[in-house]
Amino acid sequence: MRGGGPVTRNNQKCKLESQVVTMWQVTSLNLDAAGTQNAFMERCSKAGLDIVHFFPLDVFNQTAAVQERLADFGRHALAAIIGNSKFLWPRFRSALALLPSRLANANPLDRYVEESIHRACESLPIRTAVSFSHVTLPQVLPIQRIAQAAGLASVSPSHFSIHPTYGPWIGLRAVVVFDVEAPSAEPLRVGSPCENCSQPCMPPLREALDRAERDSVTLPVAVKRDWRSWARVRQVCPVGREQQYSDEQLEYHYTNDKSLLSSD
Ligand code: B12
Repeated sequence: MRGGGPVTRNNQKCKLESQVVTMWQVTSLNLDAAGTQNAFMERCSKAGLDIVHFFPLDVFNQTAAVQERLADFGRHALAAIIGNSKFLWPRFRSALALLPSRLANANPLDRYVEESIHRACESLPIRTAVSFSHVTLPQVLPIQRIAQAAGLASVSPSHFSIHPTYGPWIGLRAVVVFDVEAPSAEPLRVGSPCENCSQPCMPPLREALDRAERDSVTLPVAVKRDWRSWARVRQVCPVGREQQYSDEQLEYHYTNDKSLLSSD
C-alpha cells in the first residue's frame, strides 16, 4: 500500500462523572496506517462526511462490556469514527439532485451515508469492518460512548455528544475498524466543555420530556411531532453556536420529512 509520512494526532477522552477529560497523544503512526488515513479521509470528506476521527480501538474495547466490543481483526487495530457537521447537507442535496431516485429510499440520508462510507472503504487495499449508528438491530452501536472514549466528543447531561469546535452540531454516523496496527496512545488530562457550564440544555429537555409524557407518546413520536421544542435543547448549547445546521437540515434531522428534500 502507498505510505504517507508519520502522523501525529491529539485525541481527547472525556469522563463527565468526574468532569475530567483525558487527551490522547497519539504519535509514531506506521506508514500503512498513515496511508490508510489519508486515502480514507479524502473519500469521506468529498461526500460531506467531514469528521473522520482516528483512534486505537482498544481505548473503547478495553473499558466496554464484552457484548459491546467491536471486532478488532485480532490485533491492536486502528479505528475511525465517521461523522459530519453542517457541511454534509449541501453534499447530500447535490447527490439527491444528481440521482433523484434516491428519494425512493425510506431514509435517503442513511442510504447516502452507507454508500459513501462503503465506497471509501472499498478504495482501500486492506480489510475494514463498518458499523453504522442508525442500524439498531441486533444491537445499538454505542457510538456516543465510543466518541467519548476516543476523545472526539463528550456526552452532555442532555445526551448530546459535544465536540469542542462544533458543539452539539454533529452527526455520528459510523465506526470503521481497519486491519492495520494502531499507534500506541498516552493519555493527557484537559477540561470538558460541560464543565462549569450552567447547563441551559436541561430545562428545555425536561419540558420536552414532560410534554411527551402528558401527551402519552413515545419519544420517537414526540421528537417528530414537537421537533421545535426538542431543537431548543440543542440550540441553547453555548458550544459551537456558529456551527448550527441550516433550517432545512435541522428540520429534516428531527422529522425525517422527505417532502423537505423534494424542493430545490
Ligand atoms: C434511539 C436514539 C434516540 C432516541 C433516544 C431514546 C433513548 N432513551 O435512548 C430518541 C428518539 C429520543 C432520540 C432523539 C434524538 N436523537 Co437520537 N439516537 C438514537 C440512536 C439511534 C441510538 C441511541 C441508543 O439507544 N443508545 C443506547 C446505548 C447503546 O447508548 P448509551 O451510550 O448507553 O446511551 C446513550 C443514549 O441512549 C442516549 N440516551 C439515554 N437516555 C436518553 C434519554 C433521552 C431523552 C435522550 C434524548 C437520549 C438518551 O444518551 C446516552 C448517552 O448519554 C443514536 C445512534 C447511536 N447508535 O447511538 C441516535 C443519536 C444519539 N441521536 C442523535 C440525534 C441528533 C437525536 C435528535 C437530536 C434528533 C433525532 N434524530 O431524532 C433527538 C433529540 C436528542 C436530544 N438529546 O435532545 C444523534 C446525536 C448526535 C449528537 N451530536 O449527540 C445520534 C448519535 C444519531 C446520529 N446519527 O448522529 N434518539
